[in-house]
Amino acid sequence: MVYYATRERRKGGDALKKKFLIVALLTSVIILCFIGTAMHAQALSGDLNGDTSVDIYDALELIAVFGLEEGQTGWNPDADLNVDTVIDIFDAILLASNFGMETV
Ligand SMILES: [Ca+2]
Ligand SMILES: [Ca+2]
Repeated sequence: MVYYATRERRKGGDALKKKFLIVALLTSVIILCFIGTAMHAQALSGDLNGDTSVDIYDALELIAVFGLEEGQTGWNPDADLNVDTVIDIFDAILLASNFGMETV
């Protein structure tokens, strides 16, 4: 009888562990969804004018400051997409890689 009661208690404990694991898993999924949404809501790299899309107007802004280095007149830190203190072809490539994309 004692053995049976212990076994039943263990079964209950196992069921509780399973429920705990399921709740922990679901909580993790929900947290990851929130993190993913937050990351997606971040500014889109290449959206220099902040209108939530990367398009020709952003490319024109980058062209306007192309070749400038940090500290020079006209420097636009937003156009330095790879943050290497110069606005060059690598920033243009980053903008081009997101060209046509929009944030939701
Ligand atoms: Ca834009
Ligand atoms: Ca750069």
